[in-house]
Amino acid sequence: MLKRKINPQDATKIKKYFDECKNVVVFTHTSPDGDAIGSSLALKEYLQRKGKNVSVIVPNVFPDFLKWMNESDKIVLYDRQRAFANNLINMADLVCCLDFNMLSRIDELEACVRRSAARKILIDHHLGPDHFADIIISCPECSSTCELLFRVFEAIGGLSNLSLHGAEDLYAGMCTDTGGFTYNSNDPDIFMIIAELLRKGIDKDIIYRRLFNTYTLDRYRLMGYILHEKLVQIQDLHASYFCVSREELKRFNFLKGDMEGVVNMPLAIRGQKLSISLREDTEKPVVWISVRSYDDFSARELAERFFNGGGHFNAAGGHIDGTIEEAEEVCKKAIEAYREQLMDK
Ligand SMILES: [Mn+2]
Repeated sequence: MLKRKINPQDATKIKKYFDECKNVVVFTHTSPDGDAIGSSLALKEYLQRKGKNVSVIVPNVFPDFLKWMNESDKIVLYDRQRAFANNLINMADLVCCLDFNMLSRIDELEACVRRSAARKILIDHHLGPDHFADIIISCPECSSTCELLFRVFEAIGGLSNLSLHGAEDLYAGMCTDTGGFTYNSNDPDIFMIIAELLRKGIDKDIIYRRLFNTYTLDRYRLMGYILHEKLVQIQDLHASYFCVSREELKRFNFLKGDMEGVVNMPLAIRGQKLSISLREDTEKPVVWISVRSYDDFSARELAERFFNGGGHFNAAGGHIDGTIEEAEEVCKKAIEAYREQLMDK
């Protein structure tokens, strides 16, 4: 029913690894997002139902809005529980790496993976995977690792072993990596998979609310302040930017994650093509920059040229070493450099 993305030899090998393992560790990337945590917990749940010992180990803390997920409280944070985690890694006979393409994405855990004699599986949807694993399931055309993991379960004949909790985890990852199915989600297969997850009993409306309607009042007021006081719109270029200083962030009791997604908001202005966010670091002399664009305007190219960054075509980021005022000057130049391309639209 779904288009085939996993070749039968890989599926056979994964099934064998899943059948033969006893102690499994699942790793995902630094600053884990919904797709990282969702895919990791879904795989944990799946293998536990097959009687395996499974631990999810992540490099550092993950956001609160993912803490409703079953067994999220059992996730091991490597930066806080190093000895405990090392012991689990030493015992493992199977290592599964989810939602990252290069070992540098898991920081200090890289050395653990390299050292481990266990069998290794990589399942991911980013371009250009490192070849450190025995089995590499890399599918950049998949919207999320959760989507890809569903395909793996299907390919190994394992869907009957997918529980309600597992289905919730997968849905959460698919939903967060596509902005609630508003981008990167035109493949009809995605909706076939969702239909299957609904049949498992998930409540997608409640999951959406748990993932997206979780702002603190401070964060909501910060967003309002930025839109009202800080947004600079360059009318004839369908472009905008805003700068937020350290002092302003402190005024709104800024917490990590509070600026997440704010850069997307100006794209809701009719005809808008480009939005840039500049946020001063609360400690270091660095300004963090996010760039979002629509259609054929490349956010990535702009981020590469002006902000020492990179990313996806329409969603990119970077940084400037310096003050927020200096970064603003670079930003103005960057927008002007694309005047012709922006004006045409
Ligand atoms: Mn992902």
